[in-house]
Parts: sequence; structure tokens; C-alpha cells
Amino acid sequence: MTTDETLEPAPAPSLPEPERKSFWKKLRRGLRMTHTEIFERFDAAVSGKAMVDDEVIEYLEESLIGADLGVETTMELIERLRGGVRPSEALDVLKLRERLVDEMAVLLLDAPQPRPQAEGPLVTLLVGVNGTGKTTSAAKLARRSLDRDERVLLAAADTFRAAAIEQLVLWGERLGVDVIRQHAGGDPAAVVFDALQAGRARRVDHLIVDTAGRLHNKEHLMAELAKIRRVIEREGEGWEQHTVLVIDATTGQNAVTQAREFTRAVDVDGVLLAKIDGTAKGGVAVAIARDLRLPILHLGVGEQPGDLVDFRPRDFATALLGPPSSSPVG
Ligand SMILES: Nc1nc2c(ncn2[C@@H]2O[C@H](COP(=O)(O)OP(=O)(O)O)[C@@H](O)[C@H]2O)c(=O)[nH]1
Ligand SMILES: [Mg+2]
Repeated sequence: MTTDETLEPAPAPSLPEPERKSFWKKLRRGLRMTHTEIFERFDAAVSGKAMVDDEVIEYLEESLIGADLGVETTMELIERLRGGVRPSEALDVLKLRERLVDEMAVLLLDAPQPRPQAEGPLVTLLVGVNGTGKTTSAAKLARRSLDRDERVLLAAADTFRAAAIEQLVLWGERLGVDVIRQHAGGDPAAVVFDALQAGRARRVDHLIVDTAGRLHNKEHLMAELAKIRRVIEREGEGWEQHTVLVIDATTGQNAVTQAREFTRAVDVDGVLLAKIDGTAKGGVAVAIARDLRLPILHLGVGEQPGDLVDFRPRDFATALLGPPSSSPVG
């Protein structure tokens, strides 16, 4: 390996067109509010200015903190940016933004990356607080697997309310995916047991398990999730297990706190950040990746099953901070 190779992070594998186009469109849509939040203020602040001076940098700093990037990450970003700006350099806002994208990409690539998926069937356990978007995300992951010609099965292991089961069944009907369920109030671990049996018999590639998320009763929740995981370990020989924490981006810094609390109770492999389209504080993705050292796996960018994109650091940075003309890279 040459020195150059060790310095340059490996680019994310490129997506085939037109998948690429649709990915980019969704990502842009998902980050629109945050992007506007950052640059409306910034552009107004720098209009009429000829130089990149301290004031310009301060405006940028405020804008980034306002988008919930987190104080530490913002400071680090600004420091790196300052390092690249010569004193009294003529202001070229576009150039400044291109640099910002580069520095942000470096920071994000330095955060934990998702582990590569093993061959063979996968069971994804969706965990998280009520209302964060677990059930909707289960439908999105199902749709995504269907698009890849995988055999999919859903499991309604949020047995706490009948309405929760119905919601998943409805998605299953719309997507043409079977939903393994029991009566409301049933044992979630028993649903998972059934789902694993059915999944094996039907040679399913991806079993997606929707769970309940009563964080106000942490002991109970932990016990329930632990029981589900024991069942998967015992009955799911040959299945790769993946636990995904679903976080609601619209709760801003609270989302970070929530993720921290949750990961103290439950081991998670990564985060699905839902509802990033509904907030101007989408910078929280960066805070989660960097401060909590948790890989961000996917972003939820709307309420429909197709509204899910993978988190790709370089693309995220470009969509968030790049000049309007910038296009996807990898
Ligand atoms: N705008 C937007 N809404 C979402 C997204 N994901 C989920 N929702 C909405 O958030 C609400 C709660 O979602 P649900 O899946 O029921 O959450 P759960 O309680 O964790 O299962 C629903 O109204 C969903 O339509 C997203 O990515 N974007
Ligand atoms: Mg639900």
C-alpha cells in the first residue's frame, strides 16, 4: 500500500444510475430544511463582503451550531477550515463551501463505519423509543430488500398495542410481504420464535422485527429485548443478527441524549435516523456519529416506504454543505 492510499479514505462504492439519481434526489430533499437553515443565514451574513474574515467564520460557526452539528464538531470543522484559509484571502463563498464539504467528509469518515454485511440471511431488530419511526422504518427496509429481489418477512413484535400490530400488517399488505403476528399482549419473543421458523421454512433472506419502545419502563424493555435476542441466538443459527436503533431527528440534541441512554441499555450495531426531512437540525447525524461513536446506517427522508437512503459520509457532506451546483461524487 502506498502512502497516498493510507491517507485517502476509500470512497464508498458507486451506485449504478439511475439508482444514483434517485438517491441524490431523496438525500437532497431530506436535508433541505437543514441546508436552508445553515445557508440562508450565512449567505445573508456574508453578502457584500469581499474577504473571508473572522466575522464570516463566526457566522458560519453560528449557523452550524444552529443546525445541531454539536459544538465540538463545529469547532473542529472551523479549526480545519481556518487552517486552509490564508489571511485576507479573497472571499469565494463557493470555494469556502467546497472546503467545508471536504473537511466534513473527513470528520465523518473518521467516525465508526457500518460493518459489512455477511452472506446469508439477516434478522434486523428495530429498537427505539415510541414514535421515533420504527414501524415505518420496518416497511422501508422491507421495500429496500424487495427492490434487491430478496425474500422478506416482517415480525410484529410490538405486541403492546393492537394498533401497532395493525399498522405493520397494513404495510405488509401494501408491500406484499407477510407479517408474522400474534394477538395483542402476546409474548414478543414468541412472535420472533415463530418468525424465525417461518423464515427458515420459506428461505427468507431478510427478517425484519418491529419491537415496542417503552423507555419509561427501562427494566422491562431491556428484559424484553434480551429475551428476543436470546431466542434469535438459540433459534436463529445461520442468521446474522443486526440491531438497529431508530432515532427521531426532529428531537435535535434530545435525540443524542436518547441514543446515549438507549445504548447504555441495549447493544446496537448502528442508527437509522428517521424524519431528517422534518427538521432544520439534521446536523444531529454528525453529532451521533462523532460524539456517540455509533455508525449511522440510514436516513429516513419521508413517510413512504421508498423514503430511505443509506448514510454515505461524502454524499451527506455534499448535500448538507455543498454549493447548490454540487453533484454526487462517488
Ligand atoms: N417525515 C417523516 N415522517 C416519518 C419518518 N419515519 C416515520 N415517520 C412518521 O413518524 C410517525 C411515527 O412513526 P412509527 O413508525 O409509527 O413510529 P414507532 O412508534 O417507532 O413505530 C408516523 O406518523 C410516521 O409516518 C420519516 O423519515 N420522515
Ligand atoms: Mg411502532
